[in-house]
Amino acid sequence: MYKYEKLLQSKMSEENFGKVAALKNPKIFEFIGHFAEHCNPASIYVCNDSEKDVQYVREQALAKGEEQQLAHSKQTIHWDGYGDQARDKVNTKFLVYKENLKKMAGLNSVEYEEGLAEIMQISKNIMAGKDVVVQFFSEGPTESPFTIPCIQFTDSWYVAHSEFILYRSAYNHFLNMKEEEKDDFFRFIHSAGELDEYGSTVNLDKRRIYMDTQNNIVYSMNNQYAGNSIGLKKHSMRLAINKSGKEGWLCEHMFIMAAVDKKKNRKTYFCGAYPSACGKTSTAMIPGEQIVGDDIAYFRNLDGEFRAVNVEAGMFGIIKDVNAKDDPVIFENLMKNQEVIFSNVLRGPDNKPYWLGMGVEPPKEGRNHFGEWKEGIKDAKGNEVGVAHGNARYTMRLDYLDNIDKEGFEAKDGVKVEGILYGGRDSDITVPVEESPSWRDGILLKAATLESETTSATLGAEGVRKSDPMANMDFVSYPLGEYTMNNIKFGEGVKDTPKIFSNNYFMRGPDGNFMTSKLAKKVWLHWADGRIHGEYSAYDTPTGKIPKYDDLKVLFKEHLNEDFSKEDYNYLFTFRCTKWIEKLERTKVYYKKMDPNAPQEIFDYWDAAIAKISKAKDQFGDLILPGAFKK
Ligand code: OXD
Ligand code: MN
Repeated sequence: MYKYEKLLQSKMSEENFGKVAALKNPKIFEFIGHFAEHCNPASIYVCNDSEKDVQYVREQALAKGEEQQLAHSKQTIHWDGYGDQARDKVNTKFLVYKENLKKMAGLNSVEYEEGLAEIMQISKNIMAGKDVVVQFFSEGPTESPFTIPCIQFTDSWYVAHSEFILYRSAYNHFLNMKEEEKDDFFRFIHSAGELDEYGSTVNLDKRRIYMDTQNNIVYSMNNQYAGNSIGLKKHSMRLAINKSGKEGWLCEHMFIMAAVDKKKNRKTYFCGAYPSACGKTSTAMIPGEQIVGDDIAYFRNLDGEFRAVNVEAGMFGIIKDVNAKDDPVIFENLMKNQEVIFSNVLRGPDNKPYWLGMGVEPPKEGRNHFGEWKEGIKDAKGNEVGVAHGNARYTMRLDYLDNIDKEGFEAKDGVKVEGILYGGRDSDITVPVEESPSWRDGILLKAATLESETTSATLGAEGVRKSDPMANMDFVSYPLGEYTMNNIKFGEGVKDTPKIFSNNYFMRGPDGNFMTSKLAKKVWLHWADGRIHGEYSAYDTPTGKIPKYDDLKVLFKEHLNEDFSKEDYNYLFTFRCTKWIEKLERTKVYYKKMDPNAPQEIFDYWDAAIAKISKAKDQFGDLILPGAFKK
């Protein structure tokens, strides 16, 4: 007899109890039983991989009022609380054993016993009277070298519904687990807490997300916004980053895509990391290319090859500015009668969804993340409430997209990655595309130095640069220096190490306007693709290698039918010495702050890079035109 058997039998139907019992795993009984006792739900539904259970979850999300049906019968809408519209960075903390607290100083942490006591107190009886659900998933393809089995225990049927869209159901994987693997899974316990009449969380002051990377469990209480509630997305990512650090693989905040060269009958896989609002999804969705994943990738060395999988099976995408012109593939999918959850957008009187930048005139009233909404309405702080929230989302299966690379998406051993892109946002430092001379240089000069610049659309001063190494700083779950060194080690440990490139789509010209159109990213991508296949020669700069004008001219014509001027080329690809030195100095300060014990060799590397750039400045001037610099 397993621990908690009696208790679970009292809260589950015979059929549901049978599903748990069939797994013959005492660790699963312990996890579900412990929280069944502590959070005290009225009943527990257990899902396997059947369509019947997926359908049951969909129905419950509607029946419980967490979602409402839209005009298209397969589409639903959900609202998070007005104060629960984005990831809560303040109340998301690592539970850290006393002896490790110093090491984790740069990361938002709470002492283990203290944090655990707080979260257990908040979660005591939090599910009283509620029907809750348990699901089994896999991060990455099931039964593959990448698989991380996960269990989600939640009282939110919206969360459960979202997870069935976003992840691969893996009850069968759990069924087939070997004896010695039975404790090796991630555990997520979530409660939306008390709900209002729209099915949104009420007690946001008690919102907490505490992550225990030592025991692979995340506690998430009093929230619904998917970035806060969904175990398998950003919580699992933090557990996976920690686990990968111990085991010698990588979990990165990256898309996976294939650059397609039809003429050469060639497909080249790229991964890319970009801080938010720096072009990540639009790069993954460049027209004419193929997508494997848009947010999180696992990298493993399989027989010496650098292989990657998409951890997820769906997209939780920002809907703002998705319209027929800028994002035709996604827009078209959102207009079809197929399963989509819209969150924090307006439901118009016609029972259709409306959002910011949709390219359609929205109605003047309806229901949105604020409540009953009318044009011009103000919130308690006196701020006008828009049609939808700027971080409103759509939740959709990835395989709806006709630009999906099915083969890569389904491959159990992932795809072989040949190029990595790191894209930042700055108006006046880095060139649109630059190749790194080596993997190590790429990690330290392209990945670690990633920054994004605040725009007029964000609060606070414009043009302030925020460091975001590997675009992963919200999720890195062990000291930054160690994480950086593990990145270096991983890439150096494979046979055909991918080439690393930097991107910047946001260079502004002397008139303050962007220098390139949104589509130019296709050209930078195909130049990188060509470099991987030995097709173009390049100019050296103090930080890497840049394209030659004649090659870009042809690429602009071929891909965009645009004439690219030499003048624009010279402006875009000028190497800016002082600005680069300042960028490296900012990176040093950031690393020291985030990880006071980061290895000295990283700082020595940046000092050497600064010395090299200073020497170039003395020799060639502060602004070095492409081709002028000689090593
Ligand atoms: C994020 C996301 O916040 O992918 O990074 O939603
Ligand atoms: Mn993300």
